[in-house]
Amino acid sequence: MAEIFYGKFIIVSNRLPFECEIHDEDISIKPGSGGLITALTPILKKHEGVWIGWDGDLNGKLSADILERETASFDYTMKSVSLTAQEVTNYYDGFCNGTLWPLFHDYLGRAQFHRSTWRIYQDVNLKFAQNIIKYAKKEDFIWIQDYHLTLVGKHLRELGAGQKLAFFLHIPFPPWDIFMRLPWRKEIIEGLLLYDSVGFQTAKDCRNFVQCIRRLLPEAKITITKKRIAIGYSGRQITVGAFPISIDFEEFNAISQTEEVEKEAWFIHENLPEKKIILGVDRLDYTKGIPRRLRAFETLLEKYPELREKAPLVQIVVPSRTTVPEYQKMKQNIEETVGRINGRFTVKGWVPIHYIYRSLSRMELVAYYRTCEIALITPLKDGMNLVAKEYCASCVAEKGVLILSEFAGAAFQLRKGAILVNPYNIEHVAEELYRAIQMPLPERRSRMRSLRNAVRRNTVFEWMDNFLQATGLKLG
Ligand code: ADQ
Repeated sequence: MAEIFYGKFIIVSNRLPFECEIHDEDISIKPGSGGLITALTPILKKHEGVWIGWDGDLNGKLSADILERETASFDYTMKSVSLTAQEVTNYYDGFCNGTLWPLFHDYLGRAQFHRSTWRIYQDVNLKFAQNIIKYAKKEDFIWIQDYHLTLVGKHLRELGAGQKLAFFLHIPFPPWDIFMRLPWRKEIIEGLLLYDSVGFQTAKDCRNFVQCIRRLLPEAKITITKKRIAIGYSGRQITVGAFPISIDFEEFNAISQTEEVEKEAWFIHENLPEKKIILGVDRLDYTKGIPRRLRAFETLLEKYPELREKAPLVQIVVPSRTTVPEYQKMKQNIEETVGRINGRFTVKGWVPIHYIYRSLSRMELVAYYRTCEIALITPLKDGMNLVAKEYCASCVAEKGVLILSEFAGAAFQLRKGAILVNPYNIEHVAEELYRAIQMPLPERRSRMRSLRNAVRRNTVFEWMDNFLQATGLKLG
């Protein structure tokens, strides 16, 4: 039986949901972007909540008072965890993004294993737990987000937290033969088993997690039912399940129908008057498959010269991890490829790739979603991919075609309406692009209707309710 829950939501993630720029005495704060922020913001807006995370300030200028003043318009409370530059280097750049991120996305060759970064990862997880304890009351629900904070639950238990503790992993959980390479594999698995519930994006991630438990902790008692997995370990019961994250469908659907978006969408198409615009939208990351996507577009223009001057690609990239040299190189590589393809196919009055490297407002982004005939979303591996769902929710005219990678978590839910592709097969992606461009309107309509229904039925609010229920809680 689910217990009725009257407390506050306490959401904890590595970063607070804003970007902060500090120049001398000037502090400016603007909303951040990224999948975790898109998904969790509507939940905290709807329910009284507190968001705890690192504020991104390395100079100690963002005091609690300034944070409160600057985020007064955010509709929920924020509490910051301060990190030192050394912690950021070792915990965030080092263990989170140098070890766990590549390993969990199957990039074994990129994963680094350093004892020093692991040690600081544990220290920072303890620091988060100490901060949470300061703000959490016993009736609150503490929900830890993502791979940066796997051990926070363990530290909270050690500090005596009696609340329900839950954990959700936004990225994939890797197959056991990849995960087992991690020198601290047992510590991470045992840490996760100290939560009351652990959620993954897909059933495959759950299966991978269970296989790791079987190999590392043979004494764990695993009971698998159709909907959930119960794990008995060390005298505790843990619920594990697949909870595909989503978006606030109605918000995107409504914004897309505003006059402001309609005008902006018209303006975009007017400036690109060709018949079919292909759209790519990603956070800058090697997992998103941007260089291969550009090559698929190049192959399309090579094979089908009649599409030149008719089907441009708009590639929007939101900056990410900008201080990491590898990400700077990746940006350079993308920009060189864009330059090379544009150099090859540009003719008077027509540029094949329109490249935008900056964060856009929600309104601007939705205008692109609304007006572009094809979304080309081809990550090499992705926990879910919310851009795919946002595109469908914003496609109010039901004319758009979604081309989606088989390796995005969203592929399972969206498989009926989307064209699924293997992003490693560049020729095949080019062929499917051609098919999408030629697709007759009735087929586009029926596919997009099915996609929109799939997203409308499973919004981020259903995601939250299902997760709470699995944790044994119900909203009061
Ligand atoms: P991300 O890797 O950030 O998320 P994704 O789910 O696609 O990936 O979300 C990206 C978000 O950034 C979207 O909400 C999109 O609107 C926004 N965005 C992209 N480009 C933008 C731009 N130029 N300006 C403004 N906003 C932009 C991680 C995992 C995913 C998982 C999510 C949620 O890697 O697999 O789906 O968390 O769990």
